[in-house]
Amino acid sequence: MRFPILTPQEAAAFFKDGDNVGFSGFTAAGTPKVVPVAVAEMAERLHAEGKPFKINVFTGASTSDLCDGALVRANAMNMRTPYQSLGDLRKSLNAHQVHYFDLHLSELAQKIRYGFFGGMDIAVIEAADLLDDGSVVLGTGVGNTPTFAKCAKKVIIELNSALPKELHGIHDIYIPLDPPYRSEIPVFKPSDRIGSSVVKIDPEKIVGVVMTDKMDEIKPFTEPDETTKHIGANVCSFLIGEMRKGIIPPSFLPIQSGVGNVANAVLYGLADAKEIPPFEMYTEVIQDAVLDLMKKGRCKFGSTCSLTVSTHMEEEFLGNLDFYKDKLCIRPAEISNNPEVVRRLGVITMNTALEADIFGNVNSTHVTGTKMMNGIGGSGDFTRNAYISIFSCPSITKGGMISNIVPMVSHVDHTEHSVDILITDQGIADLRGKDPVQRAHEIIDNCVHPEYKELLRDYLKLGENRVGGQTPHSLAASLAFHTEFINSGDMRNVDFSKY
Ligand code: 0RQ
Repeated sequence: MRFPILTPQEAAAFFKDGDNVGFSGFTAAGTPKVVPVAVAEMAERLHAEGKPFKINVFTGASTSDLCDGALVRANAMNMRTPYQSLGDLRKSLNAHQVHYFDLHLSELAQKIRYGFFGGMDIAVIEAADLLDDGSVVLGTGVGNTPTFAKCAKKVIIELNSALPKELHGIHDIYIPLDPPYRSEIPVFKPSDRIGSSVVKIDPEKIVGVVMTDKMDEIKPFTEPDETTKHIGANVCSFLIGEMRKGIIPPSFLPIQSGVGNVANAVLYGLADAKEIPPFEMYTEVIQDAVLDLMKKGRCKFGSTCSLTVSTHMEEEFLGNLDFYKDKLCIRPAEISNNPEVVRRLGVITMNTALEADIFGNVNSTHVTGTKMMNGIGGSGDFTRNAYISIFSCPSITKGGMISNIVPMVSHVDHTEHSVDILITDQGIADLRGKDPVQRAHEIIDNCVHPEYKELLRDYLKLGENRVGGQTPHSLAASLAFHTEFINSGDMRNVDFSKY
């Protein structure tokens, strides 16, 4: 190999206080595993000597404890974008120790190329293979790696021997030209390949290679419970109904599915919904459930940005590459999540809400309007451009002390204009073509837990009787559910007669 082999500590020495650093991968998949830990250790040493050291961390999406976790615990992170999902980082960003810029995932690569955040100093890229001409075969998550590699002044490769070189051919690497030269992104079906199978890096920029053999070590998802199984069954019955009406064509349309336990349970529901024909996915994350669906012949093809699967599924995938390779294409986030392509393909999008309000606005990110949970991720890229956009969530959380349907969301990620269908364990609300009051009745009748139906009807009456207007909110009472939860710990104690 023409590139110097470095220890993780030698690689860390390239990092300087204030650097903009891009890490490869998307979720834990494809995220570097040893260099960020060495950078965190170096930061702790420098801090002990009274020297400042913090970097700005750019990724594809969430990473892993070996990246976000190590860096945040070492107090080595200044700014973080575009998405995270780790407890320690969540604590730090909510305490403003880390400046978190929560961004639609499809937008980060172009914003880096446009120079919105200054230059990119270093890119750290996990690779399954590296050729002397600087061509890199990536791991199981692409994220924003091609743009990091293009823009960074220096590149460090983590060459991972746990990743077979045979991953070559599964990726489709494409960077669109920037305005005013951009033309259409020529993906006309999920399986269209439009770019290169490798990331081509200027070999002069590769300052060294760090060897590793660590797996992604993603924990398995929680097994679906009664609530998430009901949500999954409701999503399937909605999709079947749309097919019967001819709204979804008999050949079906590509599906996008978000992250988390609810999304995973919905996908398991699709395995049993035999009236839905084998389908394709145009999505950003492929979880365990999808590989199961592929084995059962239910999912024909998946275009994704990463394969975020638990360790036993990763082993099964890497051991059966011949089976999976022609059924998967792993793309950069700006293509997997591209609004133009999502709109063109007619993607049916399925994402999860923390809470939704009776008028159809969705909060996916902020608990009680203030505390960041994870981030908007790709949910906005897909929802706004969907053929049909679906949001699902349980009707109640924390033993019923929280209603996931509230009078007014305490933070808005997806407005009423972008949300077509709301689904809970209770049922399905079809919001298409309905005015705000009609939507409120549809949601209360079909999606709200019985313990909260009367309370929400009282809220709607309050607004209609006292205030009126197209969207009859009583502003004084609109956040009463949230303030009651903060005060007494149980939203059921709200009394709208006080307003
Ligand atoms: O808390 O962890 O203490 O048990 O929130 O909730 O029901 O397990 O749901 O794992 O599916 O995550 C929206 C966070 C849902 C996720 C969100 C509490 C609840 C539990 C988790 P515990 P569940 P999930 C593409 C798409 C935004 C990004 C996105 C998410 C915990 O789906 O981050 O969609 N989405 N990306 O008890 C207070 C409420 C609550 C609540 C739930 N109303 N108030 N707490 N919880 N509702 C993927 C990418 O972009 C990579």
